Amino acid sequence: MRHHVSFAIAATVLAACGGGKSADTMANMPAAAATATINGPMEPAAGGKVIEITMTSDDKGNYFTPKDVEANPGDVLRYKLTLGVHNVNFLADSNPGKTGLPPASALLQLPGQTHDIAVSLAVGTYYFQCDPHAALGMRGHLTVAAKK
Ligand SMILES: [Cu+2]
Repeated sequence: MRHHVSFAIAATVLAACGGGKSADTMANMPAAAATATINGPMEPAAGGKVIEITMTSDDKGNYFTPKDVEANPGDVLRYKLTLGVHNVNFLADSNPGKTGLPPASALLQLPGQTHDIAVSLAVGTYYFQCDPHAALGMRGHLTVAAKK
């Protein structure tokens, strides 16, 4: 039962941002906005876990850490922005024959933002990428294995 962060913060931010505020107002919101979730936070299924995957731009390039992710059904993938502007997309064209692919995320732009994906995919290996940086190598693979 870890990872209970930012339920209240996210709710506060959503409430504060819900009323058609101007971009200027949004920019002046307190730092709590920087930890808002794009999607989630989600709870893993009983016995499951949250797997954090960071998204970073630095002098080494643009990359996911880890880029090879292993998960069991019922786990939650938590993509978290460290630096830069990134998304995560389980591109259908690069996952031939796979079904139930999660939709592409919105762009994460604020450090600390997260996008959660519940692992409900069939056992197998899946490709994911950051759309703006795929050609620069910001790609990864998720391997879903049956729980032992
Ligand atoms: Cu990227």
